Amino acid sequence: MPDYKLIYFNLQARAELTRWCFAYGGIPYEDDRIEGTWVQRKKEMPAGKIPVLYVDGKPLTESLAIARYAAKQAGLVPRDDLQAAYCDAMVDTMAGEVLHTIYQHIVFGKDEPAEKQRKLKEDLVPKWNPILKRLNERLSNQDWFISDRVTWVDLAISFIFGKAAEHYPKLLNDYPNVNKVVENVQNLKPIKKWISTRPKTN
Ligand SMILES: N[C@@H](CCC(=O)N[C@@H](CS)C(=O)NCC(=O)O)C(=O)O
Repeated sequence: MPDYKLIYFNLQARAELTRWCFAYGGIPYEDDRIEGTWVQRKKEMPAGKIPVLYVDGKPLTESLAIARYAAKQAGLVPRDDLQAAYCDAMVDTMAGEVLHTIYQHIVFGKDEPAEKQRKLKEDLVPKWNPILKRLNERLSNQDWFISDRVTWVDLAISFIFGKAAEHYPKLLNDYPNVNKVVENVQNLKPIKKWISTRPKTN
């Protein structure tokens, strides 16, 4: 097995899906969380950004490419190319239109005036509803996004919409099939263990 070192801040954000994939696959890696020395470390990163996954000392950049690679190593990517592409499409949508906006508006917007923060937060759910509606329909007659087996898209659904629901507790009330996947993934033994033992972050 290659030697893995995942470099990111001491945050979940763009590295957490990779950590879930490694946890699911029981794949050991070094979880290098940068705290306080970013200016120096930035110079060492190929594109000056993180996450970066070092595989046997060679860097791989871009959070979704890294997560997809980790998912493949964990057996979480369908072998069928079209099924794998459906997973990519859903992960891209959720990462770009949900996860990114949570961090952009809720986390990094926390220094904005209270009224602006309230408005930013209020505007997000209507943008997510069409994605949730389609996903809920797709999940109505199957346990997982790709029929009968768990893939990395289910981990992404659980992490991203689970995270969104922390900010909007009623978010999934109208989407029970999505909620079921969020819970089912977080109840998988290795994921449950990771969530209960991972470093506490904001
Ligand atoms: N498209 C890249 C974006 C990476 C990115 O913007 N990373 C941020 C942290 S979430 C970063 O490195 N910020 C520090 C900086 O730009 O100096 C990815 O998804 O990996």
